Amino acid sequence: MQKALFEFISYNIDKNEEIQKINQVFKSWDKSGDGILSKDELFQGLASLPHMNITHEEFEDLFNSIDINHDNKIQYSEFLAASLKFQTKSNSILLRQIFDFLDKVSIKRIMMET
Ligand SMILES: [Ca+2]
Ligand SMILES: [Ca+2]
Repeated sequence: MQKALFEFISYNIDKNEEIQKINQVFKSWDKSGDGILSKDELFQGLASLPHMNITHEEFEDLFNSIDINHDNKIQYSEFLAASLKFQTKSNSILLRQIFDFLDKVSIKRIMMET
């Protein structure tokens, strides 16, 4: 009982830490500080990642897959949803590459626990 409770708590802390990290990334990429990532801001952010070689075509695909409501901007909720989705259920090497940098260790741990 104690152990289960402890695991439950630590799982939630991990999740919160991850969301904090995503939040930090979002804020650091949002150069204009309007709480929304423009196409340009997302591209600049991705370009700043290590080992990231993204073609214009791949970027368009990625942008469209994140921009759920198709307003040509990435809202925080869209960025968060995309980050969490691609971390746990990645079907694209490119997308995995992008979101891997958040924290490889904690992702592995969450996958083992679930
Ligand atoms: Ca912005
Ligand atoms: Ca959008």
